[in-house]
Amino acid sequence: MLIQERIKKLKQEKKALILAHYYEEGEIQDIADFVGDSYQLSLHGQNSNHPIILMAGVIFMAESVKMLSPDKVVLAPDLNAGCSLVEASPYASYLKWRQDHPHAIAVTYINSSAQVKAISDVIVTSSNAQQIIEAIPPDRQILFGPDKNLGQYFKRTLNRDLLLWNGSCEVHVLFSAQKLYQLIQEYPQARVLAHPECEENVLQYAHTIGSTSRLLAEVKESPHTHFIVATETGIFHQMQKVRPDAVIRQAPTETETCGCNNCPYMKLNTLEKIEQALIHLSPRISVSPAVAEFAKRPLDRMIEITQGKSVSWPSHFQLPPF
Ligand code: CIZ
Repeated sequence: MLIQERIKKLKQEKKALILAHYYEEGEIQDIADFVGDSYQLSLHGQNSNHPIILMAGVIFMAESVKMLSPDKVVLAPDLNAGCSLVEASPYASYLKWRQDHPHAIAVTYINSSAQVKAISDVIVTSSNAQQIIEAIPPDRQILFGPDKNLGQYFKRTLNRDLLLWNGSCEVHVLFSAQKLYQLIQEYPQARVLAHPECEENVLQYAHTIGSTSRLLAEVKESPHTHFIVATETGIFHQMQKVRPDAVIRQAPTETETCGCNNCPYMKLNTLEKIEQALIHLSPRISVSPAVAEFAKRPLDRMIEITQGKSVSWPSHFQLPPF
């Protein structure tokens, strides 16, 4: 039996739901019940009736699913699937930053640890950050972390004075603006699509800047047939599925042979590890209940604002008791 069929059988036996992020390998996306960005994946997990969720993505995504669905067993195929933004925002220094600005609202990218979420006021993804920043009263100071490029992008486009944390995504900073410029000269008919985690010198060439789901929608709906895409390569699988006629090129990185636009953490997941995780119902994601209680509040606030509800904001920072 093929591994794909064995996984399908295990999924049914164990009543498990497989969620996969757009940055996973195509073969993993193809065995998933749902493929999406981290916001869509968290909601899908929360709204499902399955007692077991296998999250093929990185650990902060699996933690978000677990915190929003605490009664479900959440499996991660490889516990080493970290994130450079999580590493760039250690709890102790993020907490100091928060304490240095006690009256600011802390807007934290979902690419962060559960502990950092727990000391934040609202979580954002690249698909809903604009809506969430716009929902914050204009007289409130905003801390935005841990991705400085994403923050810089919203600072410029929303004309809002965000204080930025100094972190970045190790994949998105490797695109080369100079080589992108050269590629555009070669293919002037191509539309350039870029993720806002890229640096500004790359974003300046983009016709469309947006989250994975936004860039995918652009490819699907655009009358153009040529695209140059500056984000992680996993998304190409869905882009090519929705537009088999389109030519989709990777934006170039400084070193051409490095495969630098593949996220090494996302790519730790394999079909074999997924099969093993379903057989043994392990590795499981756990978040300490004290941290989860506080981290769920900014996650809930994100969902409420994204769904068009109005929310209240704390007047100042209070250190959670964990
Ligand atoms: O929010 C996500 O899933 C990430 C990491 C990127 C995006 O733009 O969707």
